[in-house]
Amino acid sequence: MKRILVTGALGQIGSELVAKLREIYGNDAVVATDLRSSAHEITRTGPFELLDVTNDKAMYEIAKRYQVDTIIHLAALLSATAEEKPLLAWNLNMGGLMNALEVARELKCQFFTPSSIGAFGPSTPKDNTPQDTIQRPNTMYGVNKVSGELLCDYYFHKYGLDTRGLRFPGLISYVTPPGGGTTDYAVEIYYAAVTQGKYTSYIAKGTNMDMMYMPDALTAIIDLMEADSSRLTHRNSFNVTAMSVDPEAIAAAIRKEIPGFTLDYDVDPKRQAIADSWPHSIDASAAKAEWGFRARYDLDAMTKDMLGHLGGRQL
Ligand code: NAD
Ligand code: AKB
Repeated sequence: MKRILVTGALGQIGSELVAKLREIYGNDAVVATDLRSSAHEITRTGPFELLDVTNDKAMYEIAKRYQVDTIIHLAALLSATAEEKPLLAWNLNMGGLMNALEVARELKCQFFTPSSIGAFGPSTPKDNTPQDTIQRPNTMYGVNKVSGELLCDYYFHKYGLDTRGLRFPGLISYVTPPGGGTTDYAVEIYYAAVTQGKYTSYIAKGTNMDMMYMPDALTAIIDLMEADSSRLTHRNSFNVTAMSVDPEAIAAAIRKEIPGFTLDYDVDPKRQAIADSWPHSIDASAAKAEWGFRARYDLDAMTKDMLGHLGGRQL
């Protein structure tokens, strides 16, 4: 039976991933941890522990106590916040990852951590960005993500640790709001559509970035972790994506459901600069070939589902 430790579990991904993992593997099999507590149901439906991932001893103690065999390491600062606080980002994103890898090595755990489209930079080919290509990002987040990919591959080659990762695009969801990313506009726009019927975008018209709906992201994590190791040529990390969109494309999809929706712009130069350094669209063919990645939601299907969930509840 699997026993999984999740760090940063109260964030946008973790809060939904823990619930899904508990559905599959059982409530007691998934130990959710975060720096902070909250009233979220994952703190009640199974084990929950306070854990600062920069504290290596505390991480080892919790992992050992629950006898985990899998670590899913999510705690990190996202791109926009990391650019505001680069030193904190380095210490958390790299220090936390190193601690998690060391615990995984000592306890012989399978290991997953997400990378990002932020691992690419201005000199990366922008369209249909290949799996293996130039990675010279000019953001602290990107530097952390490339270093993290290399570090995870190093642990695989040096110690035989079963490390796996995904380069996520912007993830869109309705359960927990995103925390300090460049692609957050693509979530905010749906909340604003439902509450105000209009949105002011900090990302400029014509800025295409990859996006994916959270249910597809969760399935991708689970499928990659379950994939036969012998089929994996790549490990850290696989390009995955469902769509390449700009604010206008999302607005057009929203208007199919909310005809009066309006979009205007007040571009934030800092987040725009980050977005401009990222690909327009990435190629996920390695993920498809090596472990059968498939995204079920395109822009219209995701928009219908997002608005259905947000419209039907108190915001
Ligand atoms: P998030 O910001 O929503 O959540 C991060 C969580 O980490 C928060 O609950 C926070 O309390 C916790 N945390 C912060 N500092 C901590 C510490 N010192 N110790 C323990 N926990 C701490 O992030 P997310 O969107 O869920 O992202 C998770 C991972 O996925 C990150 O590595 C991120 O880079 C990556 N990723 C996310 C996206 C996305 O669109 N959400 C896209 C690509 C990659
Ligand atoms: C961010 O914008 O920082 C994240 C990501 C794509 O890594 N959503």
